[in-house]
Amino acid sequence: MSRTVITGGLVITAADEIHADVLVEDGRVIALAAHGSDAAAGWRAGAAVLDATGKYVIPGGVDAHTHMELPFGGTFASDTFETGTRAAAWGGTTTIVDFAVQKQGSALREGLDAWHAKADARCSIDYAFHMILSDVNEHTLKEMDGLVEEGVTSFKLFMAYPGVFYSDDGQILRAMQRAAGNGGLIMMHAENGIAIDVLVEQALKAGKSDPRHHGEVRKVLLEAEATHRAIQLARVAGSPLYVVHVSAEEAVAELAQARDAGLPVFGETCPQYLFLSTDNLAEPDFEGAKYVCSTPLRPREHQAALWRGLRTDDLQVVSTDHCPFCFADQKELGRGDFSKIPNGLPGVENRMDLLHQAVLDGHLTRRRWIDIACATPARMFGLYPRKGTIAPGSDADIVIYDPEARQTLSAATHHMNVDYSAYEGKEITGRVETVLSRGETVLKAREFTGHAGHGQYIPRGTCQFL
Ligand code: DUC
Ligand code: ZN
Ligand code: ZN
Repeated sequence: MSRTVITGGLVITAADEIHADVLVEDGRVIALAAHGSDAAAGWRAGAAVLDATGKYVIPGGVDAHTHMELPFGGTFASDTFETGTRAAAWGGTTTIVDFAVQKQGSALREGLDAWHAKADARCSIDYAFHMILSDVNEHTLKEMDGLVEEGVTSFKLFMAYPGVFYSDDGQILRAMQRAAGNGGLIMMHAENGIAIDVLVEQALKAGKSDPRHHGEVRKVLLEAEATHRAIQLARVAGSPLYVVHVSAEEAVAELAQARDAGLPVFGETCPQYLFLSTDNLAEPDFEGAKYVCSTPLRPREHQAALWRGLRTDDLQVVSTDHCPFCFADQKELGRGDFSKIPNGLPGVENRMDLLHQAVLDGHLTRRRWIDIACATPARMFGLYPRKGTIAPGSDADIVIYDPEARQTLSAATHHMNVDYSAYEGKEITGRVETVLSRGETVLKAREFTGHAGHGQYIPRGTCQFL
């Protein structure tokens, strides 16, 4: 039996802040007891003791939106499951939910098998999958039922990217109807891709080829319109809906209105929309390409609505949409034509720290930090209370977090396999010190002690908000 005791820290969950020692045995949390109590003192014999005095003891992060090795625009996202999950661990994330991709003309099963082949035996933290549907047809609709049964309980559809991932309204409605019957959760990329493609063509014809035009053609109104349409289609189908990477104030308003009406509609945003803006997309010398993702970065005025949405629970989750492409040889594919810049930003390593900074900046409380980054994504995607909290019976996925350490985010020191940081030079307070994944120390006092293959595939339950 392996036994670890984490002593002296402030345990923060979405529900509580308590000064307690934590007993871990055989990969699970066994008990919490007040510092200095007889119970806590009795745990130390034969145990590995991790001193967390002056530190936070928080659940490992659950990043419900990553794209390791995603094929996109003629290239692949530059983090493999090995490099990406190692970087996640460095950043205090202990579970990722990545998107397996169905290729057009192929079965869902084929896509899922391909994702297992990439991920299995390579991850240093636990992982699960959503499924991207790029070809909704009679066969794939039937396959959805089997996937839900085996633990792939959420399906991403795209209203954007015609000819690649795009589904039309009829396909979306059918997938939603299927999900309404089998317990699956539809995740929506809500942007009107048909209209965007017209604007892309017109912009390029007018000689507007720089990265900043990526943001200009992918209009706020086309995110809001698609969000509204997705909500109405979900209502018609009687299905729940989770809108991914919400970036625009007007899209938040659509979600808020739906939630006020009592609909099972949920929203996620990402650190890039909270901390970056179209100012970054406009950086000269093609540097703006580093910030090309979809939905796009918005003018910074939108950020207040996103923070407010996170506080009022109109938005429930912050995930990264981690999808890195190197500046030198991948973003470069779109020099002279912004529509060919691979879409995506790195961030899996930065999310927990950036959100802690948001606590210091007064945007969030400490418990809300843990709620949107750990507990709610775990509940949303059927992983709670195994993941997302520190409670008896939970997996011992635990981070010892130093709330006072200062650090400067930089590609020179990060562990993601990408040649730039979207937050280069940003000074923040707070840093991950030690990380346990199912009781095993994968990061110890900022030394990586994990290994590829420790991470287990986790079949998920259905959404726990329904
Ligand atoms: N958006 C991105 O920025 N990258 C990958 C896919 C997506 O929807
Ligand atoms: Zn998307
Ligand atoms: Zn994504």
